[in-house]
Amino acid sequence: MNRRQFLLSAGLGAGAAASLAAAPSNRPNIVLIYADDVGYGDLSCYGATRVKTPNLDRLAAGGLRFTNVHTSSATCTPSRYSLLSGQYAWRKPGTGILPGDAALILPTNGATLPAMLQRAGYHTAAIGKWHLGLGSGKIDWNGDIRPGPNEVGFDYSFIIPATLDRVPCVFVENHRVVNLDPKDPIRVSYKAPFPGELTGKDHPELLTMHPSHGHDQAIVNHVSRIGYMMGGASALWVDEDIVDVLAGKVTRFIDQNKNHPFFLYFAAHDIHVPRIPNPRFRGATPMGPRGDAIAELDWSVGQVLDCLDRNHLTDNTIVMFSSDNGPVVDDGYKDQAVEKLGDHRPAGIFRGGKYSIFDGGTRVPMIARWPGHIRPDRLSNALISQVDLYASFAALTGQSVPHDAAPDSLNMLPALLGQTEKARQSLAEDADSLGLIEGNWKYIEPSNAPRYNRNTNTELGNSPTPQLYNLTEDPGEKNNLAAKFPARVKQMAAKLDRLKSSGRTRP
Ligand code: NG6
Ligand code: CA
Repeated sequence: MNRRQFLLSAGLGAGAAASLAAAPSNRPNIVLIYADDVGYGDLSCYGATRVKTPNLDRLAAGGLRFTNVHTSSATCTPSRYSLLSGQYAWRKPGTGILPGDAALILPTNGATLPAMLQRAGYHTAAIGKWHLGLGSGKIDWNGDIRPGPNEVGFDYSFIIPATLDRVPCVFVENHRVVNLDPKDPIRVSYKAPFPGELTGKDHPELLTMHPSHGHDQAIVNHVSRIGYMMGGASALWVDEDIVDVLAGKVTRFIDQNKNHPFFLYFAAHDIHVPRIPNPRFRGATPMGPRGDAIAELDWSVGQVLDCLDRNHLTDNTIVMFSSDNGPVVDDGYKDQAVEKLGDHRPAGIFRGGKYSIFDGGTRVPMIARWPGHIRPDRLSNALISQVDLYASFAALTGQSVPHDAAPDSLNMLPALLGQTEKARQSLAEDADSLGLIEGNWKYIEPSNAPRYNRNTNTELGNSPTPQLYNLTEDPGEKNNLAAKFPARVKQMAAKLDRLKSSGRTRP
């Protein structure tokens, strides 16, 4: 479907869109803070004791803390794709972890979550990690970079193109690399080093943080990354400063948009590797850079909350916080995360972590605050997938979702506002294998993918035979009941097959 066809099916030709935009702005602002690799057990409001997250705790005290919210996937790109499209990423090939020079994977026809909110009159911004591809094939990093966030519904964008550990290590603001000197053009390759390029592999003496696996290619800011790049010296980011740069953009966007509804997608760079927090957070925890990055993340959340307070926007703003996948301790750099972990349990009581189909990979913290609408200091056990934010925000803004859009997104607004714990009966999630949660039960389909990742020391949850767990009695997924309950296995496998073949969750 092209943009015009999509808008027509949404009942929104140019005229309708304009009249909605002019409607009185009684719609709440929406701030979605989406952290990177933060696990269920990583925040003090979720039980962590070796790191303090006072700002996230303040957010939780003012709202609702969810215990049963799931990312759609155990890694970044597919989770973000699902969140912003309302479609499970496993339905769409090419939505796995993307290299930094991949093409845009989100549709530009108006079908995304931010485009839907634009039609309700919201000003929208994506600030922080992107990792959803840019351009439509070959990217010219020295020219206009499009399509990207601005073509999928964000009025303003200031992004880290892929990940902190992937080139190019530059910010892109509305189609353009920031601070680029045209006399020193950027070159990027994911195939081979450029002539004369010094790599981490050949020059470990140049590094201040060393890889534990992978991450031995281009050197930027004395840290080697994935992929090769040359040039663009004046545009390269300084890892230590990223938090201040992003917080500055976020607070400026809020300040500038205080007079009309806005949607801010703040995709924090913390706590992904390489973890290089600003020096003022060094030693904030006894856990080294991984713990200190959590403290840094918490600070940036505090900047958002303070900015809303300053602008008298707190009462009229829904703030949500969540993460794109579960935690990982060693994700490729020798940063003391393993040695200094102590008794901190990044995934809380759950098994596995990032990359894993066990709940540690997909069950993440989620907090929602909206004073006067969400009662403070509550806990919710509602079963919700992040893919549901699309239909829920549509409901919040009085819009219906066209049949073709967001096929896996269900309206969970009453549960998100804490009015009920009645939410999903089931959801699918994916890593190498697909899993289905239905009520108390979790089924993991058989897969020949590896059971274990030795580099990251992660139990991946894959098994050549079916797995069935009772999440209420056995949240740590230790006791496979598949042999004991073959009928349930059969029923859940059939349900997952129907979900696959029907192409959608919403009727
Ligand atoms: C992996 C990287 C890991 C991280 C991940 C993506 C290696 C050895 N590991 O391939 O460090 O970048 O991709 O993380 O290269 S995510 O949170 O963006 O999904
Ligand atoms: Ca991630």
